[in-house]
Amino acid sequence: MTAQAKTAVAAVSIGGMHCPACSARVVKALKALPGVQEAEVSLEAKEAKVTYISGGITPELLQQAVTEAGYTFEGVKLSD
Ligand SMILES: [Cu+2]
Repeated sequence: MTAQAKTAVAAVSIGGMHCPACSARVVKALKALPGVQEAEVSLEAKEAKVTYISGGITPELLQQAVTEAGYTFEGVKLSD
């Protein structure tokens, strides 16, 4: 059995996304963060779900990634 790192999920609220190109840009930015295993964006919900290795991500890092991609960071809910 392979030991798997414990992961957690963050739900990031993002403003300014209008089309699949926007969401693709956000996904790319989030996946570039260290420890992020998966990122998916819902345009309808204006939210990104980020799966990451526990302890590897801070709200500040998520905010920075979203902002640098050109979108508005509106908050994040971290959960295990
Ligand atoms: Cu767009």
